[in-house]
Amino acid sequence: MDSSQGTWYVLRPLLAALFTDDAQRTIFLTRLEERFVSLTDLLLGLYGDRADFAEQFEQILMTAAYAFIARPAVMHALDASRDPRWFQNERMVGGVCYVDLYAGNLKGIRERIAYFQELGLTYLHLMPLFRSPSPQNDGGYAISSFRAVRPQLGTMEELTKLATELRVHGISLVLDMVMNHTSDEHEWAIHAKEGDSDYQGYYLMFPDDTLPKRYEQNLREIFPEQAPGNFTYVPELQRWVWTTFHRYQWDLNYANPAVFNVMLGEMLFLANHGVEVLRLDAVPFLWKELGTNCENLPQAHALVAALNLLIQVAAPATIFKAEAIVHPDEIVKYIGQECAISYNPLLMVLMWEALASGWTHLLQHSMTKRFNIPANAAWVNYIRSHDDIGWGFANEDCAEVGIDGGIHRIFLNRFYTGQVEGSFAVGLPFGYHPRTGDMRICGTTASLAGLEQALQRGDAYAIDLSIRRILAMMAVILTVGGIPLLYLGDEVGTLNDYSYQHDESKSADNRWVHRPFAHEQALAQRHDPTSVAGRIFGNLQRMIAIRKSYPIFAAYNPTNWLNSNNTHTVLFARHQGQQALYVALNFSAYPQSLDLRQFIRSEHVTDLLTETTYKRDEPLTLPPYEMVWLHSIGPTSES
Ligand code: OTU
Repeated sequence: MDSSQGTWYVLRPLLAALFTDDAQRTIFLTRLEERFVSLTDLLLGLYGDRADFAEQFEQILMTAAYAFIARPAVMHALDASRDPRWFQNERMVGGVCYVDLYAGNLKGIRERIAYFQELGLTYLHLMPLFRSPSPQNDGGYAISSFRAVRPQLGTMEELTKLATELRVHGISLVLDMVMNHTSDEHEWAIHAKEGDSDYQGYYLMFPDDTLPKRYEQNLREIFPEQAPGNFTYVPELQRWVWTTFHRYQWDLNYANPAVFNVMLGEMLFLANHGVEVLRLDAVPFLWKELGTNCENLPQAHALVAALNLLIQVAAPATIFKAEAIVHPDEIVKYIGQECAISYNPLLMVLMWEALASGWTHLLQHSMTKRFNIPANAAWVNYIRSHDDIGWGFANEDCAEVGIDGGIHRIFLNRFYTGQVEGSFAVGLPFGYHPRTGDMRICGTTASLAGLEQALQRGDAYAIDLSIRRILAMMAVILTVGGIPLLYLGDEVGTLNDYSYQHDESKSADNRWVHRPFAHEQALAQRHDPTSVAGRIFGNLQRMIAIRKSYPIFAAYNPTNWLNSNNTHTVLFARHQGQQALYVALNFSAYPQSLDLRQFIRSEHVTDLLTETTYKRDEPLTLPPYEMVWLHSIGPTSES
């Protein structure tokens, strides 16, 4: 008998005694037993050297059991009935928005459900909506309570009702689990400031700056302009506190099992209130170790894996989404065992890279090399988010196709801030770091894709090109394997909004330029195919409808990135049994031709977008930024 078996015989009766319902007891204990050895190993690895390990372990399991018992019947029913591949379905289409900017408050979001359905959404990520400090709160990412909605937006009760209503309409609610830090106004931080040593142990505090300085030698600065350094001196405490992001965002100390336990409780609280996807914010930063860069450490992985096992026991309808905007080799390590889904920042940045350069070889190469992830997981493919664009492609991939990654980033930054002759983009520099020269980019999809400049010039051809660029990127995320995620506002071509410069709570952070208010006028034009908004919306809506009617687009069907022998086009295939679907897009401003014989074996293929039939042995010419979604039934040639 190994030690985890021994522990199971001790803990099992303790847990069993918590239940009054026999069926529920059996479900909980069965799920836990299946995962018990793995869970024990992970927690031993994290906390096994502590004298109180057994007690802490018991506490953690109690938290899971109590949350399971408190879970509403509808959520238990969802746990039981849910197809384990639900998030991989071709019908999945995501949207993300700020509650206040897009709809005023939670009531406004409810009123927009019909609109979300019109667009075809089945996944709605509401940006952080919990209590947070004012005026500055990092767009809600400084959380003062994981259990109270910001009063201007609504109440917890409304949020719970909204989750149910969304679910009834086929939409899963996605919320952030900002697990790396709390605001300095969270009650834990307040108790810590008042001198409570238990709560002080929730954070990482130092009596002087000796250790912080040593850590600092290996740490990145995430916001070098607004929030330089990773530590903040807190006068009330007369101590230095670890603050990776802003001075008011205190990093939690996961080396303390009490923090693990309490955060598990917060996660399960959200899951019990109807949240189906938890977006794990800033997950690379969870564990710190002197002499390392304190990102992506093995313990951070163990933490997420352990939490995921506990979620699978107590609330399995809920899945984790990784937000790890790091080197692509590191991102994939969070996918599968730890998180069912993950942002795909590499595809995102490489689409912008390809549009700027007009060349697709880096995109094709990196995707061919890196797109495949475990079959039980899915990418979340997106074009823009609420954050800046950082050029997180791999220098190795660049070198393999003859590009100098460092120089290429300088070009891209110059291109997207309009400093390159002929650039179509209107973007702002973000996070310039004088020591490293690093820089990232802010701006909306439409402004970065050329619409802002084209409208300003009143240049009809340029307007047309910019719309095609937007649609080309939308087409990629809708057809490649994974969940497409639309940054709402993009569906009607929302431009940069410079009004943040006059708002003291926002002016220091130019990410607000691409977090605009809902553009009511554009939304009202969405059915007018002669308007810019209507062209984008109408085409997007049609592409979504096509995606949803072909199961080949489901995330569990493989994606094969192919060599088109044309370095200005993107080409990949989707497969399901004998069916294949080839998506080819021209990412340049000039017509490009493709030789279908290179990858298609059947005599004819049909473009799902136009219903045009193409012969295999006739050359196909794609106008600037145009695309085809070629469907063929029968044996395929590429492997
Ligand atoms: C996230 O982003 C959020 O998306 C940001 O909006 C927050 O400001 C931040 O966390 C703090 O909560 O650095 O530039 O590897 O890159 O977590 C954005 C992950 C960020 C980090 C990411 C972070």
